[in-house]
Amino acid sequence: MLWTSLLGLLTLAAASPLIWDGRAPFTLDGDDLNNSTGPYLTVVKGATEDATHYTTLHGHSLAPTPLWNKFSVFPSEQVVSVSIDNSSVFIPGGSTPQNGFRRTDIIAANDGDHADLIPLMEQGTTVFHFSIKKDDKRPLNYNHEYQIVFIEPNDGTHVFGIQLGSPFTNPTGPLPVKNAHSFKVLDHALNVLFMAPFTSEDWHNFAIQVDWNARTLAVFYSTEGQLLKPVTKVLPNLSATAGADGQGDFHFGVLKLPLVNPADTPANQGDVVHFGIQEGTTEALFYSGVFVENVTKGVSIGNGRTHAVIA
Ligand SMILES: *[C@@H]1O[C@H](CO)[C@@H](O)[C@H](O)[C@H]1NC(C)=O
Ligand SMILES: *[C@@H]1O[C@H](CO)[C@@H](O)[C@H](O)[C@H]1NC(C)=O
Ligand SMILES: *[C@@H]1O[C@H](CO)[C@@H](O)[C@H](O)[C@H]1NC(C)=O
Ligand SMILES: *[C@@H]1O[C@H](CO)[C@@H](O)[C@H](O)[C@H]1NC(C)=O
Ligand SMILES: CC(=O)N[C@H]1CO[C@H](CO)[C@@H](O)[C@@H]1O
Repeated sequence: MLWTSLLGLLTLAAASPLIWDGRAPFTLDGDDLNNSTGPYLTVVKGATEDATHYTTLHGHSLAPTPLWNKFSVFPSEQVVSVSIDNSSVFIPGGSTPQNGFRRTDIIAANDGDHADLIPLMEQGTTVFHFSIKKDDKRPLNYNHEYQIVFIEPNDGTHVFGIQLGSPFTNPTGPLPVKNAHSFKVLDHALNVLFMAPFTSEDWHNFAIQVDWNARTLAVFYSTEGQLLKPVTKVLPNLSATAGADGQGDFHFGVLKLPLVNPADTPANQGDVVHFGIQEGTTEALFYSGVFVENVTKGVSIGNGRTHAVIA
């Protein structure tokens, strides 16, 4: 027993260094959310309500992913839920309201400072970890497209992205599309790299390996407490911009695109940011296990173990 636990400690000590840890400690509270103190910048949300209206810390009432919380009686983090409702209209920098979207994004930061974190998270080869679970009381509407995790440089593209639902099309096709209920891991050019059904009751664990120099992606995935497994090989992502211009904020949350409103002008029908149909429903996702690691000692896959970088 002693030896196995010592071995466990040794393996843990050998894990790759974390660059940013977004696993909400139990000390994190609503004041921190309201003020963007701690790991979350909470400014991308509806303009009328405070952050605690859209983002909830669940304390000990919900179990986070067992992947990083093996002994569920002593979890090391609390679940955070991210929700949207009809008030979730973001007004970027006081400019035009994004009436087409409903969105709440949490952005990786240290006490509100996201700018200094970006170059640290996005150099060499780094891995973006996150675990997602359904909130069955506040379900998504799979007729819509959702962008739920992504890295967004200033040009508004995504280095990689996680999509749910039916991709927005103009005109609207038959809904929901096949696979609307599956997670899709997208590359910068919106190719689907990996798909997994979004089953209820399970935590879905992802790790996206990004080589910022070679501009490649690779994906690890598992459910619940199972070790992460590589589910793709290394894939080129060369449409992503090289260097500082290709870096951006790491977002997770719920961003819901509209459906085309036939009453809008043809030009406005394609303007998903500002126009379109939203039902105004309250919808949410649960997150835990969000962190970014440097791969100096491999990719953490759970149980204190690491896997070699996918090469
Ligand atoms: C967050 O701010 C709102 C508005 O000021 C307030 O109602 C709410 O209680 C705050 N949350 C906490 C935990 O203080
Ligand atoms: C943090 O937010 C709370 C409301 O939730 C507010 O009362 C408090 O003054 C804020 N603290 C700082 C340092 O801004
Ligand atoms: C990540 O590891 C590389 C190689 O050891 C190192 O050069 C780099 O500074 C590390 N990044 C951070 C943010 O610690
Ligand atoms: C949602 O809000 C918009 C204004 O942003 C309003 O026009 C619409 O009627 C609201 N929908 C519902 C269902 O409340
Ligand atoms: C999976 C894959 O190969 N994705 C894309 C990465 O970027 C290049 C260059 O733009 C595309 O051609 C690939 O399709």
